[in-house]
Amino acid sequence: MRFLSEINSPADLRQLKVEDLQEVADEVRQFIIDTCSRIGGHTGASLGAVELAVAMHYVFDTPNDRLVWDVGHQAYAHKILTGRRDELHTIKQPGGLSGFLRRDESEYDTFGAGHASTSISAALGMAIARDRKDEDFHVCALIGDSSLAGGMAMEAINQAGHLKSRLIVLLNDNEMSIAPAVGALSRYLVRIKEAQSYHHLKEDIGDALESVPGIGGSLRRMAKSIKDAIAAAVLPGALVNELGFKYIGYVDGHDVAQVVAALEEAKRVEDGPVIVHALTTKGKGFPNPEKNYYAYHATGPFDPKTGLPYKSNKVSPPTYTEVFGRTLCELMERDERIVALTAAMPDGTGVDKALEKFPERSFDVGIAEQHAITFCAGMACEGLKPVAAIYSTFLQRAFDQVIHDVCLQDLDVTIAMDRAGIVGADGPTHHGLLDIAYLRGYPNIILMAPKDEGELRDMMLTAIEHPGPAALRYPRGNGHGADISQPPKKLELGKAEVLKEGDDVAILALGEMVYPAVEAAEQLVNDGVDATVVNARFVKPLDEELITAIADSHRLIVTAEDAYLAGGFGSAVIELLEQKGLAQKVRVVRLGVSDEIVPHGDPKVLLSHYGLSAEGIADTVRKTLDSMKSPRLDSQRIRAVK
Ligand SMILES: Cc1ncc(C[n+]2csc(CCOP(=O)(O)OP(=O)(O)O)c2C)c(N)n1
Repeated sequence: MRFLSEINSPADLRQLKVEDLQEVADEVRQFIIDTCSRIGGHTGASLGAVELAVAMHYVFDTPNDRLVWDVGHQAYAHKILTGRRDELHTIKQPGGLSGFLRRDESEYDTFGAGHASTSISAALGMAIARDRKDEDFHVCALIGDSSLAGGMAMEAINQAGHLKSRLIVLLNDNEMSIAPAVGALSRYLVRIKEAQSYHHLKEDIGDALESVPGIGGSLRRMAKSIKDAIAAAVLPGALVNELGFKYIGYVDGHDVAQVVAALEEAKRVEDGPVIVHALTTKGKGFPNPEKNYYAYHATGPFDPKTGLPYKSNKVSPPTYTEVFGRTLCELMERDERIVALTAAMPDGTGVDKALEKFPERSFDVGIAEQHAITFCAGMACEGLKPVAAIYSTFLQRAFDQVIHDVCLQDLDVTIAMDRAGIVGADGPTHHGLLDIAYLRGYPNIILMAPKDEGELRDMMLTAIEHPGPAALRYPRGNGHGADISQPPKKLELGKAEVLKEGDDVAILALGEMVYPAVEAAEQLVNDGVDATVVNARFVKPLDEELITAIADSHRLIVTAEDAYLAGGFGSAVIELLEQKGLAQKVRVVRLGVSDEIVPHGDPKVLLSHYGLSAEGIADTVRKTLDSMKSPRLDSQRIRAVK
């Protein structure tokens, strides 16, 4: 590495000549390939943005000038150039660098990211703050073509064009989301590219006409008005003129000098926002000649020579996502009213199977979770049965759409929340810990969590056949090896499953916590503790009859959920007991995630930290039962406080 080993901050980069930057980019690219081949990561996305990162840190006086990255998954080169090169091998590893951006990780990460389409709003906010404070720095948002189509980005563009504040948007256009980019905006960007070729052709024709002796000038003028009319139809008129942005581009986003020149030009625009359109290739330089975008947007470890993933010989049960995808197709086969939806995560949610098999009934709406839900609501009004598969964390975007458009109108929409719970390496921006709290508090919706992949199938059928809103949450990763060969069965609404009956304690477990609860009960036998274990199945409606009976017959209830405790399943149980006048009768201990930001890391380790493992549950039961044996100390404590 001729340059990279000496670049410890962007200031070092800025010492170099423009001619050297391409070599810097090559070194950065190789560094990413070497690192990601060992530990995996957002390899393809980051490889596509290497030259953009080099050019931005060269042109802008970072961190004084503010770079705002959208999502941040593609920012590995940015991390390398901003003093984190030697830590890159820890990215997404427990205790290591975040896979996205965090303000507390580096002063160069001006805005935390992980969810898409936020960059232009945040950058505009910074630009307006700068203007108000009479300061002078540049703000540049880097956003991908797919994130640009997200609602928030569009809203920000709308306001930016109106405010006319100085702002630069660098568009990283690779025609890809995780899957190929979808939608009219993506077609519009293609038209811009085509229009550029037309623009050059137009100039060529103009020059040719002008060269006609004698009448060349008037011929050119006549032709000009006709050509301009055609050009207006294809050139990026909407963005430039109507929305108040200036447009620079397009440029080859892998030619650092070109990007540098375009950004320098953008810096000179003083009277409003400007968009620099860079064309890039996702996975540029990835050592696999086969185009396999799904595989290299993000990868596991791979062979740096062939690009092929290292195969593990371990045979694992299918993932929840796979079972979901397969079951969805089965159910769509049976019922023509079912339609499938994903918001830019076809393979991540398993909806890719439905998109292949039922293309006319399956939709990838792009990064547009809010639209997805209201789109479903509209279809449900007309008698279709939409199933929207959205990661729990991304559904947060569509909270009001779920409430106002689906639940309030009691519409028949099924929401399948993949990646519920602690997701692992993606960390705080991606954990799905809030869905119970945000869905439980509003009428009409039913909310379920399967104990395994077999029950996932049953819950899918139950949700789809339920005539109103229904949501189910299930985790990232492999199932438990449950039988999935039988056709799915419809479950009785609000009916929990008693897995074991005992006298000393009742463990009410939700979803992924059921297997550990069963194991905890087995461990407790050795301590002479006889536990009831319940697979709650429903958070809403709760099995009121069963929980009331349990409260009557047990002195301790332990609830377990892989979600935030506040407003969660355990809270629902306590509320029920209070309502039934049983709150004083039984002690309730809730296990779940406490009120704090959960870092990235191994899900098992993180869950254990909150007592959400067989050992943790057993331990809580033991300790609580012990404490219940000891004499009451309350009055002594009060005296001590006095
Ligand atoms: C709100 C939200 N929905 C979905 C995602 C998942 N996601 C992460 S990156 C990505 C694709 C982004 O595509 P683009 O903006 O074009 O950037 P590229 O990866 O192509 O560089 C998606 C859908 C997300 N991060 N946030």
